[in-house]
Amino acid sequence: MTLSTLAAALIAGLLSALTALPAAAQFQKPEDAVKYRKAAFTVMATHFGRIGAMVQGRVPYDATAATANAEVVADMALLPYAGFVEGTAGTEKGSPKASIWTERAKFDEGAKKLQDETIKLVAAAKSNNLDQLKAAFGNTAASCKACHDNYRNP
Ligand code: ASC
Repeated sequence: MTLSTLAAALIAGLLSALTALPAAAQFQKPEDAVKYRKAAFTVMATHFGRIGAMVQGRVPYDATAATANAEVVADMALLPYAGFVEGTAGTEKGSPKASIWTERAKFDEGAKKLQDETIKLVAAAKSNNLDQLKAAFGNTAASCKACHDNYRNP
């Protein structure tokens, strides 16, 4: 094998490894994945909270504002899960339990449930019907809570 065919073989090997990159390799370091998922949850919670203020009557229901907030929630709900890379479990309050990685399919089902509820939240926000928004808000919050109860250290 010449040097150039060896180099070509090495590059081909690297490329095939790259196309099969696991989620972890979307981030340079595990800490980057942690920072990323926390950022997505922070933005999601901020905009979900603004809908909560309408649902609780602290600010008037405004379908346009509710929809804008719900769309951010729905977009953010797509993002954090790629950041749950192996080796980023913890034991301190708020950190993810290691069981996420031993029951990843169940965890991913919970993520999908949240994503589905947030799509319904957008529709409800647009409806101009506060009762519909309240119901969708409650269902979305329940899907947040389900994962917190199962997978987040208290
Ligand atoms: C929120 C928020 C969450 C969820 C959760 C629902 O407003 O920031 O994490 O709702 O508390 O139980």
